[in-house]
Amino acid sequence: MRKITLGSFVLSFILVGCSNMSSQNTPMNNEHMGGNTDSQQDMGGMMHGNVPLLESSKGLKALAIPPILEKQQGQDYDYEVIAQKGNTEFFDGVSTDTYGYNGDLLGPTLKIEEGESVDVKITNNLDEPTTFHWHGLEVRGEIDGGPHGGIQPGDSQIVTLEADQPAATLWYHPHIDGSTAEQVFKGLSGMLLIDEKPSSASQLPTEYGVDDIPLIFQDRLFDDNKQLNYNKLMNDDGTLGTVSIINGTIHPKLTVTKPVMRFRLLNGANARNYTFRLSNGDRFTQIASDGGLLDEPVETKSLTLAASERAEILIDFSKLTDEESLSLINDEGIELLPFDVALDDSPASSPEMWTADEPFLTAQEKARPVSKDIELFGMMDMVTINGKKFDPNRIDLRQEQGVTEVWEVYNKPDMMGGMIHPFHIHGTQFKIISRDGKEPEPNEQGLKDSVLVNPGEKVKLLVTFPEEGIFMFHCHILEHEDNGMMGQIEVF
Ligand SMILES: [Cu+2]
Repeated sequence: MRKITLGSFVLSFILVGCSNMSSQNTPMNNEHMGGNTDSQQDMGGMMHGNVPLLESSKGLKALAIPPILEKQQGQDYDYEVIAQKGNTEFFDGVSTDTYGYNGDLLGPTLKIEEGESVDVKITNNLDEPTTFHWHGLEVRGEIDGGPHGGIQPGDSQIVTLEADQPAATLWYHPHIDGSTAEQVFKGLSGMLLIDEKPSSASQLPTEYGVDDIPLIFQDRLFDDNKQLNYNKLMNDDGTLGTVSIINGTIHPKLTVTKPVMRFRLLNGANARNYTFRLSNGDRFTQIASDGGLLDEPVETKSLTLAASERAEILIDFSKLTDEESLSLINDEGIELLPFDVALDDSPASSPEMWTADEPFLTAQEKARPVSKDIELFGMMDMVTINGKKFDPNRIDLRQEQGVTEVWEVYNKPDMMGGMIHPFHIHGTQFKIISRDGKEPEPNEQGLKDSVLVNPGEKVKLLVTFPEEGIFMFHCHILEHEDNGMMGQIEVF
């Protein structure tokens, strides 16, 4: 990679799409993202359902930072992750029943270094089966934690996770057939970070919890007793709530001490799409997508993530005056995360930026014919892929290990217009070749494992599976996944 400094980079900034954001309280499917044409915006008025607004953070509590998972000493495995029941005080004086990994809610951050291989003991202490899916990690199908990887209550298993891929912000969550949405809703999710090798000497902020901050965005609904009563509250088209939680904290605020901060954003919601902005309208810098660093950093004023997508961004706080306040807001102007800026005397030097030596896609890759067609269709519990619902006993597609193919994913609209489906493939980090024939926006020129597909849109993906096994491909609206909007590919 050719390194350049942020200063010179700013001169050639690129504004990413999403300009004409539609009205407040829009149907979620009205948000057209990822470089779409204006004509598609017109479909917005006839989409399904309304998305309830989130409540603004009042900045009442310090943002929780998930602890880093400690390495085990004197065991025959390196790490242990236990799915368990717990209680969380979201609201003062009220105990809410939740699920967590190694704790009451969410999970510790599992860090693996690029190239490292670790043994992880996974234990299910819930009263129901679960699985441990390593979202974005290119592992063998056998240990990917899809619906075939069910762990019964009380059971354990040791899996070897190898980080044979670039540094990236990944995550882990359950993937049990029919109950994924409920288990995630109750709190099962954690960050899985592949760290750059120390020798790579990147100047990006890397001090976890200080200038390198994980942010898990979720929206939740509580019943009258302040419980996460999933069966009562759930929605077949994706459960949406008005309560915004980040890393499990309601009304969070974050004290910022370093001039340049790196944030790892994960849309961990069951269904909600988030568009992030800064409250003062300033630009920030997106440096990574789902699977690692972008081909080059992108200066932008807004960034959209569908459920399960991630991005890493840098925010420069050094230019703020003392009187100025700053928050991370969403597209409706709701404050998600207010910042308390109290900079220490660290030098305000910008990290080195880079630009890739090679084009994102070669001419050959762009010209490659489509060999797999995927059609996403439907809503509520009538969702299908290629006209079918998930059947654990049926293999839908086959692809040879290490052989690159082009998948074309079409989100077929219905009479009501249709809705966004975030499409995720297990066991691979792919590249987006095009959206409706147009090259992807610069902030999608990086490795991806999930892609937002707008109604009526055709997205071409360049897909290679480095490992063998059976892998899922599905909509990451968790209720759609549970309702069968999922297929299986056998990699041989
Ligand atoms: Cu869907």
